[in-house]
Amino acid sequence: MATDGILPALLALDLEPLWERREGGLRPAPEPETPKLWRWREIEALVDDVIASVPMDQVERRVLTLKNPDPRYQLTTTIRNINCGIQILMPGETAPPHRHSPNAIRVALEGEGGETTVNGVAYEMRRGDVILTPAWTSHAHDHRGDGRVIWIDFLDVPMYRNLYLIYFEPGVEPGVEDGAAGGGVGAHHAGALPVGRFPWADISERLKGDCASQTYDYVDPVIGDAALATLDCRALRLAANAVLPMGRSSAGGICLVLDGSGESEIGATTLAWSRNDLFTLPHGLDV
Ligand code: GTQ
Repeated sequence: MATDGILPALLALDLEPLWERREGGLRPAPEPETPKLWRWREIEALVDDVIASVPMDQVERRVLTLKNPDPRYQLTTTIRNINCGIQILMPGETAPPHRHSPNAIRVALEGEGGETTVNGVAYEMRRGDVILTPAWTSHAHDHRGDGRVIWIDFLDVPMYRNLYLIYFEPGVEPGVEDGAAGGGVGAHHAGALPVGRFPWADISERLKGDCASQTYDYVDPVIGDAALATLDCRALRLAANAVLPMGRSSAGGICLVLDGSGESEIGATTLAWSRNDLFTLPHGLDV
């Protein structure tokens, strides 16, 4: 091109001609990603070995992160803007208090006696319960019961990473006061949350009713909108033999199967799932 001659002078001034850009540019549509399934049956076979080999006095959180093998993810990512992890505690163990700018949702999976304390308020974790840890709230986990306790963490870590807004502070409970460093997206809670726990006993009751499939959107009753602005959460009960078109979304999603078994058609892929399995819903695909 005629501008080749001036290129070195432009680059020397840290200017890049847009017409020379080599790194992809604009595309007409999302580049499809392959949906990915993590089978609980395969994971569970390793859980006791993980417990035995990872003492809680050596790690802050005993978490297995679901790492999407798509080579386009250079840092550990489950799907686009969300990371998902399997967290495990044994009786008497504690995951110490800390806070970070990303938001988290926990869904309890196994065991009784697990507890998440958010800004000084303890929430019990029974199977299916959803516990919120909004941005920059101090949180710790402990286990006062018997046997292992397992829950699933969902965090908007990749989104905050992409916004260059990841902050972290260890050891801030009790008596938490707000801090400017957490500056991120959405509301900040210095004290008790309006709602920190959605008991599955209540939500599953709402999903019952007639024989049609039902959904429940986790909503903050104070603001009347998504409980976490950047991390939407929805429960879906599929009626027996139902086929439910979900459409296509510009947001990536992760599904946790609490009960039953079935199949999902996601773009050109069909995934067969059952209890406790986790799978991704890549953005831009028909589901
Ligand atoms: O429980 O605080 O899966 O800070 C990843 C980062 C869980 C937590 C994760 C975390 C936590």
